[in-house]
Amino acid sequence: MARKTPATKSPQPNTSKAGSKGKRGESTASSSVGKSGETRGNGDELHQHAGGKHPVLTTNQGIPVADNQNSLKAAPRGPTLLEDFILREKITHFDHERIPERIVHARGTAAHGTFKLSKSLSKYTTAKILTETGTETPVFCRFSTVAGGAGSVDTPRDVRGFAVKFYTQEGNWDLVGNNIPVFFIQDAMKFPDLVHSVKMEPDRGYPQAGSAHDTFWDFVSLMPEAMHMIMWAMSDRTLPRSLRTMEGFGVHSFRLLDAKGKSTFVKFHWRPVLGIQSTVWDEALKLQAADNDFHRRDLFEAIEAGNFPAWDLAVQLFTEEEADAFPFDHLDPTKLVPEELVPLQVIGRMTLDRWPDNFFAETEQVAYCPANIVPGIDFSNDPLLQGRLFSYLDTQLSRLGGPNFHQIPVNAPKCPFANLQRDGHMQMHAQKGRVNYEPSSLQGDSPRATPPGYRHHATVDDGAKGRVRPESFADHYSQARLFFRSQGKPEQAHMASALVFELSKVGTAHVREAIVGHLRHVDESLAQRVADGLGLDALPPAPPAQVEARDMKPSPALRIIDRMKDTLEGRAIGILVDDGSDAATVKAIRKAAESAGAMVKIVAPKLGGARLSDGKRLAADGQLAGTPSVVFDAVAVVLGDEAGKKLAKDSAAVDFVAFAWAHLKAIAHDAGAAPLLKAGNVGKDAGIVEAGDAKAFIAAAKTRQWAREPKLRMLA
Ligand code: HDD
Repeated sequence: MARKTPATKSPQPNTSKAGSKGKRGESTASSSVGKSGETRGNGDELHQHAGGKHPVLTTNQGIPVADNQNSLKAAPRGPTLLEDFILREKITHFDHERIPERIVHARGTAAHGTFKLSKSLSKYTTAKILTETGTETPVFCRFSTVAGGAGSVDTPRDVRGFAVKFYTQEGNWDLVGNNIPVFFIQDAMKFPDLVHSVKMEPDRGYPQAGSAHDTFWDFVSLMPEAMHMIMWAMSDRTLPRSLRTMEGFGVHSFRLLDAKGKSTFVKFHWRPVLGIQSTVWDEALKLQAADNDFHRRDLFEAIEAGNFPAWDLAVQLFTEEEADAFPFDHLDPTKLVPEELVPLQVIGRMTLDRWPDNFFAETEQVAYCPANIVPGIDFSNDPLLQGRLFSYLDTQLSRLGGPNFHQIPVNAPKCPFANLQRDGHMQMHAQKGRVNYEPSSLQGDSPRATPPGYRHHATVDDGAKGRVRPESFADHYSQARLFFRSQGKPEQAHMASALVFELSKVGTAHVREAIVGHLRHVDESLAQRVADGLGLDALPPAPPAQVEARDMKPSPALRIIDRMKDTLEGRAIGILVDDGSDAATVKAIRKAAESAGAMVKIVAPKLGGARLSDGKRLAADGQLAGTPSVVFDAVAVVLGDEAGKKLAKDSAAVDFVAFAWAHLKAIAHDAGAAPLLKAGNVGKDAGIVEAGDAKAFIAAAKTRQWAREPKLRMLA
């Protein structure tokens, strides 16, 4: 029988003061129930610090709620009643808070912004977004990794999605690209196989967010068309330092159509205004431990600080006749059109200047679709693109639960839209009138098809119907070779090492060997380096090639290192201080770095900061153990004599300098920091500068010390 308990007021669960260490929650909760049995407070005491004017808490039906702490019980210690509609509604909604994550590109980060056209393409297209200069078009841009789940890390070796929704006056245009201009496969038919092979293996449920496993490389070893994209994936392109320093590509050829329907092919490119920059692999690995949200946080902080990231939109334009003369088929998505063949023309700029109000409502619910296109732009026959035109709308039906996802604010066009589609799950509009069909004569304001509207290019395609791969798609190695041979020495070494790393995670010997065989078609020296790195005694045979690789003129535009921008804008500098650090030196470095455009963070053993030589306390932005040097582009270590000796015995401090050295970063240091640098085995080169010489530090911080790398890392 239930024990009778007096119905007195008692403290609410979790009302213990913030300061009562170790006792938050458990102790008060048990005492409140155990001693007095009933709690009826409305929770006001939980909100004593909030301030502001709070609207009344209600149910979804607008019923005011007086108590958000306690369920409705039959007696103070009795069972909860089914009648408690407030509890049921709250729990039911919570139970359904998640939706299926994207099958690929699940982990993403997005922001709002605008696109402004600077050069009109009116000679080629009627699309207003590409002809009306000066118009600011709202955009929503989502960056993503491909393989990992929504909760995976930001910095695995992976391709990055680069999807832009332009809310144009003529409807939504989605340019759904990647940070790599080519793709692994030539035909959409192979996409499910590709994705299955790269995602976690179905029996063991790992690895998460990475291609370094048997199934991916097994698939690739049997799909030579992937070799070009493999070269990109194994380069530093898949290790971006920041989302703000990535290039983006529309990948496929599209068509621009003028008023007469004349077509010009176009490839779209995004060029980051901050320049392109990547990390080194060891740094990317350590970033995964240091900060799972490294890229998301970086974009958030930049936008919050008013450092709005921007990308130039550039196009490559070519005619059908020019395309016919290319030594490759531009409809094959494993091929790029070298800039040296068709130069890029910058036509406008996208600036991201507003973080979403709500991650779920916007970043999660945004639904991109390559089939969202506006008059004046059309698709090409690229068979990968053709398959994509179906897939994206289809996936949203299960991901967002029905056919009305276009009504979700982030997906809705910002221009008027009207049609006769009706009803369905989550219909948000109450369309008026009796006419929901066409033709009709009953209602003057019902929507009607009105020329010119969207017009498709009238293509003439001849040949027989069939499941075929055109012969012009058969060269799988020439552009892979072009990419590898266009790289500088450090980048080639990174690619060889990346291949060795990935293949060393592959347990099946014949798969490793098959890949090395393919590499022989790309570049014999690369194959040899990878074979050596894997410890193979002899080079495996190269598989038969449908078309032998041809040499193409190297394309310097495909590199990263040489093209890194000489700037500190968009970069982060960490200054490690402790009690006794020289205040004037810290101040001078900070000032110089900030005037050069860098974001500066003070790191100290304690978050409360340090008392510097001037007797004043300088607050820290990051605590040393949780703010390793991997999150910075360059570091300064300014320490008093005592602190220098003390920190030389602290592993977090030793790692701070050792990793800055290992990741080829500039380090400014004063005499007090010398014992720490010694403990971290920091050597001497152009990147190691006196902390007193802020100018030299700024110059060194703008780049990485590539010459240092062979001295400290065994590269394949
Ligand atoms: Fe895809 C998402 C980019 C080929 C099917 N894809 C997705 C996203 C990007 C790309 C950036 C994330 C969009 C977002 O942020 O919500 N995909 C590409 C590129 C490709 C490509 C650049 C080749 C050039 N994709 C591709 C093919 C298919 C798909 C060939 C299927 C035939 N992609 C999808 C998808 C996704 C998707 C399953 C998952 C979530 C979504 O669409 O909305 O439908």
